[in-house]
Amino acid sequence: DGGMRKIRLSDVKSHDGSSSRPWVTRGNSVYDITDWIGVHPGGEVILRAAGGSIDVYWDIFSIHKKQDVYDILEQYKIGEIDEQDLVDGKLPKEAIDDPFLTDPKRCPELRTLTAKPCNAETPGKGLAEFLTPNKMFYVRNHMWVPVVEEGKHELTVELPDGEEKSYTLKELKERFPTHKVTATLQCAGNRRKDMTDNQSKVTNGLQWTAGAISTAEWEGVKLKDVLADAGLKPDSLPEDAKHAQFTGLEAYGASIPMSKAVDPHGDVLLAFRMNGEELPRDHGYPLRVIVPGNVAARSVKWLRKIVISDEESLSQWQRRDYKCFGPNVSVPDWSKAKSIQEMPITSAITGISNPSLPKDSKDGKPISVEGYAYSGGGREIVRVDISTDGGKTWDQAELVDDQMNGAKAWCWKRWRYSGLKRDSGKTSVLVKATDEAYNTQPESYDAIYNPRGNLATAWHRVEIDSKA
Ligand code: MTE
Ligand code: MO
Repeated sequence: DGGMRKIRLSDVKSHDGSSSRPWVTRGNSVYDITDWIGVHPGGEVILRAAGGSIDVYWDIFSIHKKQDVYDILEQYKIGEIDEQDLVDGKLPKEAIDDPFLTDPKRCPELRTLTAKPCNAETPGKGLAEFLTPNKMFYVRNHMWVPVVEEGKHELTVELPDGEEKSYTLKELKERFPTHKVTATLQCAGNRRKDMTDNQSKVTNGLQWTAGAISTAEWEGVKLKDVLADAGLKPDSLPEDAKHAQFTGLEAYGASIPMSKAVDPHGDVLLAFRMNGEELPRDHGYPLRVIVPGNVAARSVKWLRKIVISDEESLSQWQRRDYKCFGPNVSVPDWSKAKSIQEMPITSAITGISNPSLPKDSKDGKPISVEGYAYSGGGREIVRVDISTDGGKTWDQAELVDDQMNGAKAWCWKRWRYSGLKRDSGKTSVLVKATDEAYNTQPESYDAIYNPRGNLATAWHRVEIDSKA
């Protein structure tokens, strides 16, 4: 469009998130988004892109890559970048903001799946400990890590009647009793790679092995106490108080049912400490929700707002991603499936050693196996079965008696097994666990395959060779 206004990059830069008329670029076009902010479904997070290019953000929030969203933006177009500022007809690299530049440094021992955003799993060494060291706790970020000054952070609680109450961190810490809860967080996609490897069909999503799970002792105030202070009394909840929706500073959001939010034995925390240290930035500094027993996707980090509503969070992570379907469903009807909340039972082998003792006898060869087992909803692990001959014979592993805080068994149980491997040559070691409700794991992925690769909980199977 030759008649379009030509705009210098320096001009765009000055229309950043703090300006009264924020601008963004998409490609070489410039948009004044002032009037969009109020009606933008993701809220003010769009200001993160102001003063620069929106393309990198739309790569992250891929939900925007549709014609109707492009059409909305087109209404706000005010001009084109001046040719003087273009290199080979495009915006120069330096002009495109990298939202991940301010992410924290990470422990090199984490197994990184993607760097931007950071998705990294706990290495075997970290899985061997009951409390995962903070630096080895798996990281699942959908976006960048927000930069927060602790003194400036505020949490807002909105009730069904629209009334709002805000709390600084200092107020939360001073006004409510502090509690410690030991809880495992597990991503819905933990062991997804195992599902992929054992099916002829692909699964979409990060190909986690068995390390998208970790355990910590979380310290914070109880959500139910804060809600009561904000005006929600558990014994007289209004009709429309059905879900507690949580929003993070970078626009991630999720919700949990009210019954869990106010359950006196539910232990839902607004946490500011982790394993005795200040909450690390990757894990939600300065404040995150911990929903023990539920899928970790509900434990919203960098918590900025709680809304009590008659419906679930509108976010794609509540309405779409974290749901599960039957093995035949390739095009899911998202509205029909229930969002994942409490996790099903799972277990995994995290280490196998064959001490090569001279004792190898005709009875077999010594073998030691260790790992974890976990079930959602606070259901305790009561038994772990092991086979070292591909499932022909079974034995029970010894459960480690780790000490935890909390009203229920919110954390994994470590287990150990030492026995004799009777088969010579190749076979596999298998593990399956049972919880206090006598729930156990499915033998294979055949009946639980889903294209999203969620809830990959089949018996964990590791191939071994007796010569090893
Ligand atoms: N909260 C925010 N604000 N942003 C996120 O990307 N990821 C969720 C949840 N809370 C996420 C979030 C998901 S899917 C998981 S599995 C856990 O955080 C991971 O928590 P961790 O990174 O502390 O292990
Ligand atoms: Mo997750």
